Amino acid sequence: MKYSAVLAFVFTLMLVVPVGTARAHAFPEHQVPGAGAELDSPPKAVTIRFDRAVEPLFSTLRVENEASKRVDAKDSHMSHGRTDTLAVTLKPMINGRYHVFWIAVGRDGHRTHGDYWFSVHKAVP
Ligand SMILES: [Cu+2]
Repeated sequence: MKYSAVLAFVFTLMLVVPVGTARAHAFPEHQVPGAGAELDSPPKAVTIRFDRAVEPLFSTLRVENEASKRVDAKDSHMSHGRTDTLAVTLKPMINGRYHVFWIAVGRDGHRTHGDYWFSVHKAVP
């Protein structure tokens, strides 16, 4: 191969390998409640389905109120008998904004994490 062809080959590898690695990591595919959701009644749980299986021992969900106080029941668990879905039960909620934090550890042991908000606007009778 000519030198330029070798260089081009090396550059191709550099481009392809990180993308392949990133694709081994877990990211949310479906979140309930969703990011930015505005709910009329308080949810009883937060459930996130990831795009691949996650390790149950190291993958967790946490939910906080605007004062950074936890409002989940600290029972983050694999849900629906699936290896790709996490859920956590919520305590009774008042109106306000809530912050969901997720940590997912994929089968290769690598960790991804993220967060999003939703809000509750329950009508006051
Ligand atoms: Cu990885």
